[in-house]
Amino acid sequence: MRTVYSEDHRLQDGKFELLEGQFMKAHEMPRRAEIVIDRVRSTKLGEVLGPQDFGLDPILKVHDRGLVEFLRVAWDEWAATGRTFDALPHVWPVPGLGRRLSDSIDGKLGYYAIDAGTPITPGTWRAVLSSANVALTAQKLVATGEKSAFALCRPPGHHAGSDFYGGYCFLNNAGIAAQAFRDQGAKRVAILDVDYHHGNGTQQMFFARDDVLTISLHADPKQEFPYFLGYADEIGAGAGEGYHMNLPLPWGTDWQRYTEALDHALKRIAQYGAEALVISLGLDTFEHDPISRFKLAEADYHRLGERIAWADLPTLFVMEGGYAVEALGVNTVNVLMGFEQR
Ligand code: SP5
Ligand code: ZN
Repeated sequence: MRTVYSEDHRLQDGKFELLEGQFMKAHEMPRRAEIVIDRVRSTKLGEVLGPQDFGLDPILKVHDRGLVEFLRVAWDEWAATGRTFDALPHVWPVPGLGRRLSDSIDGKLGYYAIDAGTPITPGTWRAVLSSANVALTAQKLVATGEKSAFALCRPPGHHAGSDFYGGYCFLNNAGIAAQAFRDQGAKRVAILDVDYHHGNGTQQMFFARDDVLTISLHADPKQEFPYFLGYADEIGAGAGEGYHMNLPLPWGTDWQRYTEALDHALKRIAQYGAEALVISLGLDTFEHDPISRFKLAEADYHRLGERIAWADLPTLFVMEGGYAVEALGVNTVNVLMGFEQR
């Protein structure tokens, strides 16, 4: 399968994230994408191509203009206050205390961000825009007849919703791509999110819609980020009722347990009659991931790819999380090779 990749991802290089009461070295780092593209090349997975520029229109189909405009100018507004370190929020609206959009950059950061782990840097917007274009370029390959494609997106996207960003994500690359399939004529699209963390942005974006089925397998939000969404009783709203599925799993989940949930998800996708499948491909379910607690092993990723192929659908893989950086190339490409039965 072909991979779409851009070196622009390097422009997102946050120094710190707030974790466990400390500023820690950011887990979401440029080396992640470098090690994956190196593995794509050394295994000869397939041709690697750069992104085309699709402009803002396909992004604005699923994201609010306010968020997009904020992300575009946030660094400049931050820097204009004389600050030179990465931009992070330190105060948030909570229900009952209002959610007015302040003129202050600190108010705006808290308004749009869901956490203090997602630094905005001088190059963030260019990296983010490029990441969305990577997803859209790979989507186009699949929409025009390729069986599958790999969008090596960085930064990732599944924690970004229509009007919020966070969890290392700014724009929802998988959601943007799913919408593009719809706009190019697919009647029904499914998004299967296998990142360790719940895809809260993706859930929010499509929660009231029946034309994009969204399913997330993830660590139980009772135990894990993003904590406030991702429970099994969230099944969609209005016309979207019955078109969202959360499969929360406990710490310690291994392949055997994981695969039961995965098979359940794949059955639902088959029954739905999707014309295209988007995989939010996170590899932070790995047993040695530094911030996660599932127990999938290297060889399990090959099996994961094989099972995804059983759906027998045009499939777009979109890179999400995975922080055991030195193993990330092998694990990611194992999924893609498994999909291709190689
Ligand atoms: C795309 C993606 O995978 N984003 C994940 C963002 C997670 N950020 C918060 C992680 C909290 C981890 N807490 C446990 C730390 C164990 N040392
Ligand atoms: Zn994750």
